[in-house]
Amino acid sequence: MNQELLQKLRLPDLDEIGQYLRSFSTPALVSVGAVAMAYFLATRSKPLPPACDLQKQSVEVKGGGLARRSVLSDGDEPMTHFYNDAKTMYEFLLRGARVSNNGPCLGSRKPKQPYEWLSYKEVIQRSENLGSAFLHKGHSKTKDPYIGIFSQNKPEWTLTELACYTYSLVSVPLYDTLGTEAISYIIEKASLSTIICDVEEKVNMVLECVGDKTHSVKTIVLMQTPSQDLIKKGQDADIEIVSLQEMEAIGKAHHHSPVPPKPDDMAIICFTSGTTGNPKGAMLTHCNIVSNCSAFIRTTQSSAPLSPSDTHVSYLPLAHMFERVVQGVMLVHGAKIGFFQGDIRLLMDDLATLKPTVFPVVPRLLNRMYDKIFGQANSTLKRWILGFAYRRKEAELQRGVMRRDSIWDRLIFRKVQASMGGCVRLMLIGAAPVSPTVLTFIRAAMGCQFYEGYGQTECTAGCTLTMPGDWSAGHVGAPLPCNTVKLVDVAEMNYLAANGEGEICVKGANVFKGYLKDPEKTKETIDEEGWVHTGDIGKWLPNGTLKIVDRKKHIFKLAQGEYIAPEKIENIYVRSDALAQVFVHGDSLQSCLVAVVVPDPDFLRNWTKRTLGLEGTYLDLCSKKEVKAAILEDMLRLGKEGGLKSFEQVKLIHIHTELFSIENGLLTPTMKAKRNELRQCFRDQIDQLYTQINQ
Ligand SMILES: *[C@@H]1O[C@H](CO)[C@@H](O)[C@H](O)[C@H]1NC(C)=O
Ligand SMILES: *[C@@H]1O[C@H](CO)[C@@H](O)[C@H](O)[C@H]1NC(C)=O
Ligand SMILES: *[C@@H]1O[C@H](CO)[C@@H](O)[C@H](O)[C@H]1NC(C)=O
Ligand SMILES: CC(=O)N[C@H]1CO[C@H](CO)[C@@H](O)[C@@H]1O
Repeated sequence: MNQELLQKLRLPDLDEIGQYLRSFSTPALVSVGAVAMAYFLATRSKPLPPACDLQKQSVEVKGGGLARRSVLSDGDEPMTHFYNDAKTMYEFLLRGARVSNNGPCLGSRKPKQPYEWLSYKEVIQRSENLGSAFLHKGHSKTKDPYIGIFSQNKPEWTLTELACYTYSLVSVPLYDTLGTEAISYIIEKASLSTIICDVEEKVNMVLECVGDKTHSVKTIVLMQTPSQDLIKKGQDADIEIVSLQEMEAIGKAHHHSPVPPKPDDMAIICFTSGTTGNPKGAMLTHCNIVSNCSAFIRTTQSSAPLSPSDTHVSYLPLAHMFERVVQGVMLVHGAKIGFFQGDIRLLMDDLATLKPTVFPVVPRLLNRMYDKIFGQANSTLKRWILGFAYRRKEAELQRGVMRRDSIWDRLIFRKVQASMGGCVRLMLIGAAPVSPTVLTFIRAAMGCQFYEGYGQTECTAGCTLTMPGDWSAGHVGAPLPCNTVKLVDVAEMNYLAANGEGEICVKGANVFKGYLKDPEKTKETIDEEGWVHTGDIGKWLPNGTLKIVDRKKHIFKLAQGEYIAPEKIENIYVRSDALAQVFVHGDSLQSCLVAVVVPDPDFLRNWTKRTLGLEGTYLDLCSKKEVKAAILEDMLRLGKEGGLKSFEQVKLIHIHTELFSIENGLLTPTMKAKRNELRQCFRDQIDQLYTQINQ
């Protein structure tokens, strides 16, 4: 998240409160305390009735081994939909138009202007026009159904998607962090003939991707008016470049009545990049997305029912399923979707103008909010006030009370809430795990319902979710009503299903149909019985919630969501002449990596002499600061040469002087690093490194 954005996060004025309190004498303070207490008692809220018994949030499926399901599902069959008139994403749109009575649907704004809205009817109309143009260009449900979308979040993005849904076509999102190689691969794999782009740079990128090769692309639709230059460049590559406006006009002139999809028809091919190899295109049906949205609706129905008066701020990338699912939930309720201006630095201004009620976030943003609030409390008194206010609200959370009208909100937290527009009543977090401390603090500060989900694209973004009323952190909630979850033995890591631990496997209505034209990778992920193997290790807690405890293949995500394969990185660093062994560590609560390294007992002395002109014994040299700095520098150099991305490079290292061995329990009999043991063994050193980094 961007520096400027952070500066703009307006936070509580602790200075003011501190001065206010200091201006009182002790007896006066006591009476202020008494007033506060009276106020607190007068406004004390009762908890909402929870959606279920919170000590029993999931139950075992009958005859399903040890698989568990939500207590909110009606039986052992996973739920597929919530509203009978909304079983496909197309029906979601129609229902939204009906329940909102043709209310505002998609909104955007120009700099410093108010939001302008397209109504549901206008959205339906324009989707039909654009979709008719796709049919006119030769697309159909059975022939060439794929439409590429390469754009930032914008109303036109959602319009294009809805145009696809209206005629049973399939959208294929592209996003630039994939890189040109991956984009070329996707265009070829899905034989994309039509791609919608928001700006000329993206058109240029597509042209670069297809190059001089024979390619499938015939039409690029630009959301602006293309320049003559660009049109010419397109012609040279045998590609027609037209504006979205022209496309809609073509469709209007050749109007075609809708071809509504069936629940089992394909809706989206969502390409995800792994750490190695080509991206994989997860095939998701209407039923997949509808079931995920519906499970969310079912879970939050009693505590946070949505209505046409709700507003969602769309800024998380639409190319990921998380944002798509949130939009789906908004559409089916006839709510408003307001898009940010496209510049994350202006998000705070967009929030202030839009005043959203629904605000999805990612861990990075929360971490920054947390740091910023605590960074302001830089005196003992301020820290005490903040800590005191937080503990009062935390105690309420534990009783299941979630509110923003307590005295602590008025005194301390109201400015935090105001900086998000002041109307947020529902927050959602997914994508990567968040630290329990941060989550609880932000829950207290925002005083709104804040749900944490866990999942991945292969099960349409989510498979577990916080149960309303359980505002405790440190777990990812119970299985969604649309799927069951089971844990499977990972004997080599000592996780056994019989102990309630193992690899998390998911089966249900939201589970995908496989990867596009990739039966091999599909077989690796989804087994014969239809279980998706997530690669994450989970543990059942006594109250039926799931906790993520580890990762099966040593691959993990950093806090910002980047995948890390530590072995790959270690293999590069260990090429340093100074080093014998390297253990790279990171986890999803941190945004960078650290390493424990063992210098080579045979080569270190020659190396320091050669590079630093330093002599001494092995132990002497290992204890020197300049040696450590030189080793880190050498590692970073090798990393750069080895093509590591900046987030794959370590920030700090710890020097250890005893080789990892089979004897000391840090290597397997086949001389592989025992990562769990290493992590345990160096817990303290690793914590110290992170403390140093995060200071
Ligand atoms: C504490 O923070 C305020 C701004 O919130 C700043 O003006 C002040 O200099 C800081 N004091 C210290 C000791 O860092
Ligand atoms: C569920 O269990 C976890 C772990 O024991 C605990 O942290 C959490 O508070 C529990 N939830 C409720 C509502 O009791
Ligand atoms: C270290 O350097 C000395 C002299 O340059 C050389 O004789 C010796 O073999 C080197 N040691 C190793 C382990 O390479
Ligand atoms: C039904 C549900 O909410 N499940 C997942 C679907 O997607 C949301 C938002 O993307 C996730 O947070 C949920 O866990």
